[in-house]
Amino acid sequence: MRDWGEAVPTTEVVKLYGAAWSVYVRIVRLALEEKQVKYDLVEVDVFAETGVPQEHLKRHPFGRIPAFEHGHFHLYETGAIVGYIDDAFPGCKLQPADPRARAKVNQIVGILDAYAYRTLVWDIYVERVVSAREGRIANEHKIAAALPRAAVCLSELTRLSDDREFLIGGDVTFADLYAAPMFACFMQAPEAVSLMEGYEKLTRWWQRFAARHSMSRTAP
Ligand SMILES: N[C@@H](CCC(=O)N[C@@H](CS)C(=O)NCC(=O)O)C(=O)O
Repeated sequence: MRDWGEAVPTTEVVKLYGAAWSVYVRIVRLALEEKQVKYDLVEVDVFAETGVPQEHLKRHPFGRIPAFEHGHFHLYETGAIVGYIDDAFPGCKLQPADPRARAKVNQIVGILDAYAYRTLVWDIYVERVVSAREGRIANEHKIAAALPRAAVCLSELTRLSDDREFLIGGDVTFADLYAAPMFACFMQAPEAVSLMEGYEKLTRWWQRFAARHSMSRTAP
């Protein structure tokens, strides 16, 4: 058992349990890639017909992905994992030191977590793009109901971001790491075209961020 305050042994093996298609797994992978931390992605199928694998429920009692291991240190919940990665490993800092910039990053993460994920990913992307891929009929009612919520998400992200290189400031932050995997899904839906109209700042951010090495290395 480590004493708190002892340096974290960064050489221990990092394992990420999840699936490449998962938005939340990709957030953690982006953090690892941006910090240049080596890791193994261990595939877990939480939608298996037989249910969430028992060994995964030991790692994550709520049956979600990702779960994370660094040596004998275990975590789940994406916010806790990316915070640990940022604090424990050397390299670029993924959270601004300035209190107001940091608060805005946290606000954007909160919006993405609480409102945008369900709306942009499940209600629009999964319903429109994944359902067609799987030969299901889209639930038009669900999509229509999501559009005004999506508009609020996009307008708030635009208002809060500051048109520099990244969503907040001149360096990659958690705000970008959370937003990018959600945008990677949402932008595939035809609905994104009209919803993004007038949000040039956000469109420019997406074009820049989508071209990053970390994004191509984590593409599902
Ligand atoms: N609060 C969790 C959310 C993780 C989450 O929802 N992951 C999705 C995949 S992107 C999942 O495990 N879905 C399985 C399910 O809903 O049963 C976190 O921050 O890690």
